[in-house]
Amino acid sequence: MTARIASVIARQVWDSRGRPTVEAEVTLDSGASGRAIAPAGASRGAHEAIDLRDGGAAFGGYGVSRAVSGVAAEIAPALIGMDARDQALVDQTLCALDGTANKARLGGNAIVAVSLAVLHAAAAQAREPLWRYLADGRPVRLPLPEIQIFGGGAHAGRRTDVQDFMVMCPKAGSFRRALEITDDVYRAAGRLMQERGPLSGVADEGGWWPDFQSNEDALDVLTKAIEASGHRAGEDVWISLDIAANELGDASGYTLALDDRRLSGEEMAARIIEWCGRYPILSVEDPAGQDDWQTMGRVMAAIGNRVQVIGDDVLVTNAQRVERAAAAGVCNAALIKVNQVGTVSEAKAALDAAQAHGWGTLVSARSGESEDVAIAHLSTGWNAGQLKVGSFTRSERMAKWNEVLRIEEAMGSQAVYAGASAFAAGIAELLA
Ligand code: 2PG
Ligand code: MG
Repeated sequence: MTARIASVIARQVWDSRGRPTVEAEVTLDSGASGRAIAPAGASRGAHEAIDLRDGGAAFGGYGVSRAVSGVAAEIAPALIGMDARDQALVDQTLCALDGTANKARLGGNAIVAVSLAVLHAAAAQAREPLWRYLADGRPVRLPLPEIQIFGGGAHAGRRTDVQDFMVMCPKAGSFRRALEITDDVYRAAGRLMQERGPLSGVADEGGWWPDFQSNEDALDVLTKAIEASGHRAGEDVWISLDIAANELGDASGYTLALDDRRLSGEEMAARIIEWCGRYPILSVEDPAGQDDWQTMGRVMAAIGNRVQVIGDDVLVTNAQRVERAAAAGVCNAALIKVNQVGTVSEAKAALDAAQAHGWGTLVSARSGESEDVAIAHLSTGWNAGQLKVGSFTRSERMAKWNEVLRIEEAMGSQAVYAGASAFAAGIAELLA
């Protein structure tokens, strides 16, 4: 049966922040079809693919009518007739058609929605769930989930400087069990927050958005919440932080507003290293700004043998930047967000590059999400080992966790939970 692309359409839909975004739908000659919605970040790296937004007064300038029109006028005519199974050629065609280095002309939002919709259509044509189509017979593991308990930074009115306070359960035994343990911690954290006084709300990804006196206060409460949940901090449940330091400064210095501190890169590294010694922290993302590789390297040199050091804004899911970061020794794990680079093939290339260096890899959602659950399939089918989605509330987050539960069930006795094996060598052994 032919997998020839017969039509490509796009429409404006709405994301979890109530902002417009692009949905693409690809149909093949056979009738098989695929659909995908572009997510959107709030804490973005300067080297990311650029979303095309309308600007102006309507929808706060976030409208995507130009991105949608570009799909009809340029992308659809270029892709119709192509083989949906040839993702590499489809993605090359999209990049060439756009013609810019950062997808600014047709928009990263239009391109990522179409690229993912083509992938879905190819899987539908093969009559396989996406994760199985991607695995293509290779053994894969269910991802270790990284789940937000407190949200801060750009996702919560900057109530804390650190963006994500998350937990990981590498020894849970199964994906399902990891979620159950996380739920215990999330509820225990909510109880503790209520005892402290009024909650300030819920952050963009669904984590509690509390009033903390300092970033360390948040770490203390999270450690207490893990213990109050009946699980052991640093044995069953570990803390994982996304510092998102790009939002706090650069090589010239970082501002921790909540702590009333201005830190040099060296002091910032020392602060992170100290936290990792004092709290049960297993993973730290973006401890420095996107181009401050010296501070990243300091953190990595001091604790990279026992703590996962993830590059997000630093790498922007770009295989060349992964290679440079590996040569410079600044991280041992890569966050993989398809929309950060713009196409499925380029994201896979970044993941492959990271894995070739023995790094951990985490497929990740954005702070602006939707009901689209593709990342549950990508993390499993690509055998990424880890999945970052946000918190343990809100359906745009829970949809992804629930989809992995379905995949786990479909695998039956073949299901393997990545657990500690998801980390770079050395860290994995320490946890064993
Ligand atoms: C990140 C993501 C998800 P955003 O920094 O890792 O938490 O945030 O999508 O806003 O870039
Ligand atoms: Mg990040």
